[in-house]
Amino acid sequence: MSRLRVAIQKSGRLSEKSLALLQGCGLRFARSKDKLFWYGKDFPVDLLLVRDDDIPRMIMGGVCELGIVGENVANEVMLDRNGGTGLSSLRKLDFGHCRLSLAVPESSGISGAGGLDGKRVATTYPALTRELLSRQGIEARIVELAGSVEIAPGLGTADAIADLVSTGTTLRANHLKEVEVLFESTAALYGTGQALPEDKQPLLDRLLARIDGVLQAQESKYVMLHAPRAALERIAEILPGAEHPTLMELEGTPDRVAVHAVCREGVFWEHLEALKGAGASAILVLPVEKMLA
Ligand code: PRT
Ligand code: ZN
Repeated sequence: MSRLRVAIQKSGRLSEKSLALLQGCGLRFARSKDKLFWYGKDFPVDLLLVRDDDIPRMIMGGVCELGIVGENVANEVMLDRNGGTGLSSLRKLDFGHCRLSLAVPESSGISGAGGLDGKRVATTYPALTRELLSRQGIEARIVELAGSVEIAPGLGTADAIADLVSTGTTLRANHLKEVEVLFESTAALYGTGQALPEDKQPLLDRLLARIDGVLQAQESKYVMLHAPRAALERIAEILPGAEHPTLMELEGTPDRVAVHAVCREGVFWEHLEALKGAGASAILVLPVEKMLA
């Protein structure tokens, strides 16, 4: 029977959430001792646990059909490979958020990409940085480093850096200031972008439907409340991302009804307060575990 292979990061920032997403799709794995290959037990999808940088090339080279990796890494490889046929983003995922930013020494007068023409920019993302700068008409001298980019300006080997930032702590610790965001990145699910062989495509479609279900469920909440009939229109407006709420009669109180709705956007305290203000009572917000449209 045919099987699919999915590559995820072995250990690092994306590992846990990548695995959790697949487990949320009902996938269970027999973990092998060397931990590089996990056999899918009740769904024919196996895992490859590798360095994140290897994932795009593994998909392009046909080692696996799918992989979860940062858009920063995937885009770097695609640009490096002149468009990188055989790699295409299938789903954006809500983790691994970071930004590729330009930073300069606190004392530098450079205030953005505009000041970088002819200047040295150190980065581990040379193709992506060059492309993003040249889109703004800036031709900088790219200094490619394998890591520890943040120390380059202090060592005098670069005037600026283009590096990943999430909290900004690393920049501050190295007396650097962020002057421009070049690229916003999240983790994403990548595939080849081409139809798979006949025996594998239905499997991929099934897995994608489950992934969509998990992604939608993560964002969704099930809201139940009681409301005066007269306020139903107003209440439907307040419920974030709700389609067609279900209405139920409340025994003995003809002017009040129970409303049940799936909200596909975050439900915050502000929404509950607004619902109460519109006359709702007995408001309950429940998590949604699985969804299949
Ligand atoms: O071993 P392997 O090659 O698999 O792992 P890795 O060390 O290359 O990757 P890892 O686990 O550090 O990052 C994997 C992916 O997580 C990246 O490719 C990004 O898509 C995403 N990501 C999200 C980040 C960050 N946030 C992040 N903050 N990757 C790196 N960083 C770095 C940042 O550059 C800085 O040096 O973390 C440091 C701390 O950031 P601050 O701003 O919070 O100080
Ligand atoms: Zn890496």
